[in-house]
Amino acid sequence: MIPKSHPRYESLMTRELIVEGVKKGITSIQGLIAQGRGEAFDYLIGEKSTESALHAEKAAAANLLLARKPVISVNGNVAALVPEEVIRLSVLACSPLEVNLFHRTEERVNKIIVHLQSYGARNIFTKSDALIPGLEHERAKVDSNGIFIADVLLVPLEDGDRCKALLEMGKTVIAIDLNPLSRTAQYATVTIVDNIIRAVPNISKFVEKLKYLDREELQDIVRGYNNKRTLSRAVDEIKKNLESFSDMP
Ligand code: PTJ
Repeated sequence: MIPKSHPRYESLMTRELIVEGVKKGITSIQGLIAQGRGEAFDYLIGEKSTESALHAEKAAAANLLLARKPVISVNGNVAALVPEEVIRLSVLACSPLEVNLFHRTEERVNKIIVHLQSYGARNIFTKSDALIPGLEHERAKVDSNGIFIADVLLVPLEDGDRCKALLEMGKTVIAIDLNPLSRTAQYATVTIVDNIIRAVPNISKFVEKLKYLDREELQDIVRGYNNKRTLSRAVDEIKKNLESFSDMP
């Protein structure tokens, strides 16, 4: 039991959620490694939503609101860390969920679907009857009515190859990845360099705020967004944070 007074309570509890996810069979063993990498980058950005992250989260919300067929992809880490938050965003942004795994097994897909349903998820694509072109079989499997035909996709903690393959299908890809240097971060249309536990609620807040805008105004937000510039701001924010450490006596 981690005491609430522990200075790293939140981070340790997040780690516990991933460990629980592995024990329940919804998160992969590799998910533990991904979490560790994420924690290291979160430390570097100061464990807060930076200005550049908020800017990308706003652009993500505008893209989701403009989409004809948005889908939110859920993997084993997402299901363990933010089941309720991702369902809330799914409802607010009218974006169904689809379980899409890198280390795919049918057993884990089904466990994640049941897990999401136990939190109240109603709108989930569950078939795996189409393949993303250019990827080998298992991690290419998607629902022909879901990710396969989606125009805007939110892909938290995505693999670089798959991100690239989805872009080559002509989709707008919104990634959530704490590592601004990852291939996924570099490829995506909108990269949110933030912890998923903060990013998903932030996108929901922006959706609630922006839903009153008309399409022209939303398009202005999308057109005004530049991912390369936002990523380089994210790297600058990390540098600044590191410099503040070296200034310490
Ligand atoms: O459940 P599966 O089989 O689909 O597998 C999911 C993982 C995440 C294990 C799989 O996609 C994977 O191996 O991912 P990677 O290649 O380790 O990439 C994960 C990326 O997500 C890394 O760049 C991490 O820094 C980042 N990351 C990890 N935890 C978080 C995160 N980004 C945002 N929030 C986090 N909590």
